Amino acid sequence: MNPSTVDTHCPYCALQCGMGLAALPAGGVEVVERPAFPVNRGALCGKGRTAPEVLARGARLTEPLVRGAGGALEPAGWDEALDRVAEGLLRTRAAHGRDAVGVFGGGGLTNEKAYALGKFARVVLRTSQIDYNGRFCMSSAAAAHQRAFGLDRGLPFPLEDIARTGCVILVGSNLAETMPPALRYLTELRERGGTLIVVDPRRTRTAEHADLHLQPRPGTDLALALGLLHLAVAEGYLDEEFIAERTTGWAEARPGVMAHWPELVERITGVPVPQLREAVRMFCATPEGMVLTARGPEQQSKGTDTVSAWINLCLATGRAGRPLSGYGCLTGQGNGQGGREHGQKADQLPGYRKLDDPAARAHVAAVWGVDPDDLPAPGRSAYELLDTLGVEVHALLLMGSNPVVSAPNAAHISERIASLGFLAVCDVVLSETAELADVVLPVTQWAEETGTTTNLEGRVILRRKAIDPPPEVRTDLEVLNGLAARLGWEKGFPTDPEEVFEELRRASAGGPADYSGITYRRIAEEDGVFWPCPQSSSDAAHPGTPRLFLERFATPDGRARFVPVLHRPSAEEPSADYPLHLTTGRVLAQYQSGAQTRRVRELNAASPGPFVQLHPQLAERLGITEGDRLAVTSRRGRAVAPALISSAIRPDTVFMPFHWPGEGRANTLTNPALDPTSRMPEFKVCAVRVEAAGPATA
Ligand SMILES: Nc1nc2c(c(=O)[nH]1)N[C@H]1C(S)=C(S)[C@@H](COP(=O)(O)OP(=O)(O)OC[C@H]3O[C@@H](n4cnc5c(=O)[nH]c(N)nc54)[C@H](O)[C@@H]3O)O[C@H]1N2
Ligand SMILES: Nc1nc2c(c(=O)[nH]1)N[C@H]1C(S)=C(S)[C@@H](COP(=O)(O)OP(=O)(O)OC[C@H]3O[C@@H](n4cnc5c(=O)[nH]c(N)nc54)[C@H](O)[C@@H]3O)O[C@H]1N2
Ligand code: SF4
Ligand SMILES: [Mo]
Repeated sequence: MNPSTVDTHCPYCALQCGMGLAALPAGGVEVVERPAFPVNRGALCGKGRTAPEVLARGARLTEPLVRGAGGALEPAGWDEALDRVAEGLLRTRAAHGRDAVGVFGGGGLTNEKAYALGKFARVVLRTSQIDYNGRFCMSSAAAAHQRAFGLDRGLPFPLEDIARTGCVILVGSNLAETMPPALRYLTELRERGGTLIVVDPRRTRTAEHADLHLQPRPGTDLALALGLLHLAVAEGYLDEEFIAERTTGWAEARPGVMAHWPELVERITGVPVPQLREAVRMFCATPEGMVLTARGPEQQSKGTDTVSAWINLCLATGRAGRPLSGYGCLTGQGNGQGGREHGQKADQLPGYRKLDDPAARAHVAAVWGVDPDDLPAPGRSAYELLDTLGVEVHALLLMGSNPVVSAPNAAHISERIASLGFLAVCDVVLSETAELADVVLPVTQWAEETGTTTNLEGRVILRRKAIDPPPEVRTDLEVLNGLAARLGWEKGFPTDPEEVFEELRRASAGGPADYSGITYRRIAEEDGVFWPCPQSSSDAAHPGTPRLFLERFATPDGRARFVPVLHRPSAEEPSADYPLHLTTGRVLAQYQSGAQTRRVRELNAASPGPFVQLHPQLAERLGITEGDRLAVTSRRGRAVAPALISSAIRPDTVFMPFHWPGEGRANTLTNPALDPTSRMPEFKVCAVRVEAAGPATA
């Protein structure tokens, strides 16, 4: 191996695949395999392999931009740009108060950045108005985890356990496209004799690997999970001993389960009763089993209850808190797990502490050197924050998200963003949201800086710097340092990631997500360390916790809690004017709002633009042929994209990926109805009408 190869990790999804970066003689880096890293064992998807393309000068921002008198973004020096941001934030605060200044973060930010951003909001700006795009991602699963287990770590076991269980029910995850190297764990499972059930309204590349594919109507997973548990009860699969010893609340949850008899569930979900029975038989045929959910069932206005229903199925059948069994959520963004633990969420302090808990406030305030009473209260959730821009929140600092493309009801949200008195965006590229900013701050990228992320397993890993950034860009930590100084914060804001991590360790110590026993050195030596990992008082270091809940759950009495839930309709059901379901999601070659991957040649060639996937029967009824431009209309707006006709989707549903801005933007259509507990918007189901749009006018 090239001695100058640096072991690091992919910038994109929550798998955080290990990769090597080798310096090229002509400058730049090339991705090489890192077979020793256990999660992906050398395998990478096309996004990871091509990630260095975004490091090139042509693809990225290399100088700060400020909006000039003529209204255009113009190059500026760093001092001028930071002065402008500080002035914009101070002016807003003076005119409208502290809570008129908002902060919006991202689940792709490293732990150090997420921690520093949350601290910056609370101690420098002293605003309550901070939230982040993770709210759009896994917040429903996080809330359901908390309710049932008293702790939220996406997977309570390492991925390798998936290959060794008996049966996996994979609900609304298309991991063959969204986490390709993880597909191996499912194929290994089947090679060992285990079975895979996939629940998805589309026959995806993932569903093609299933022993059984259930294809429900979008938005009906809650009824489906209740129906499966009903059948498990009826067919004698309850684990009475586990329920008695390890859980509470079954008596309260049971009536709701029994009210969802198979024929009713078939009517709601469209899944035939024999398939429901087959699924229960497969799941209960082996003593070990897992349910894994992703965005399909979670991005619903009842996502939290839906995940609770799947957890109840695991608890009632004794498939939780035991080896090779349990419920897990496949978290999405690069630091989707760590990003939700260290304080960029509206209600939260580092270490997964609660902002409204006096003991948590006291602990973190002591680490920060402030009075606990000076810490703000919990603020608005992501959509609610974006919805109040220009109304109550007049200035926004945005770091690591592109809501013009990715927020629900995006035309409305774009208007809200445009109505701000002041917008500053830190990004690596000129995203569609950065285009609206008063000041754009160009920051360094993954390969150019060191930091930790926490992957979907709860494994804290180290992304190492492999290459120097262009001299004109700064790190997000340097940006916060520069702003803190200008805003009168005298205690300093560290810019060295390891120094920030050392502070984060202290802030998280004793909290649910305890990182105090983790150091950069240990991560490097051990292929990552699983939290919780408290600092050991003895000589022997705490080993970290790859597997949670084997002895007890993280609730006060150590028992998992059943949560009683009932099915309810989606916020918007099909009607005469809007007769079809729209659901949205991802394709293999593009990532999220596409801000990064749309700048990579190979990925764009593979997935050049949006489309509307629809069933041949529907296409015929509408008189549509492959490639025709389709207009999709919801109560919020109209989007246009070419037809992709495929029998892999239900005839009553159309699917659009959300990676593009412009007329094909899926989020022009989506419904911002929020889950009452998690405040997750209903990205996965709304009602639409589809018709031929006619040829594009030039
Ligand atoms: N290529 C690629 N990979 C990614 C990303 C990316 O943008 N591109 N993003 C990363 C991030 S942040 C995330 S969150 C993950 C997301 O990973 P996934 O959750 O796998 O991705 P999605 O495509 O959003 O949704 C998964 C599936 O849910 C199905 N679905 C839609 N509606 C419903 C429903 O009502 N019920 C059920 N059961 N299923 C439904 C869709 O048909 C889709 O196949 O991917 C990560 N990896
Ligand atoms: N219709 C529909 N909409 C969805 C979804 C869906 O399934 N359907 N999924 C939702 C989900 S799960 C998610 S996670 C969101 C994601 O949507 P976004 O929040 O828009 O996510 P990204 O496109 O990853 O945006 C990250 C931005 O930060 C920049 N960036 C990357 N790294 C850094 C960094 O280190 N520092 C800084 N300052 N900037 C950086 C990138 O260039 C990019 O512009 O979309 C949500 N929107
Ligand atoms: S699966 Fe995710 S982490 Fe792995 S290479 Fe692809 S985008 Fe990167
Ligand atoms: Mo996500």
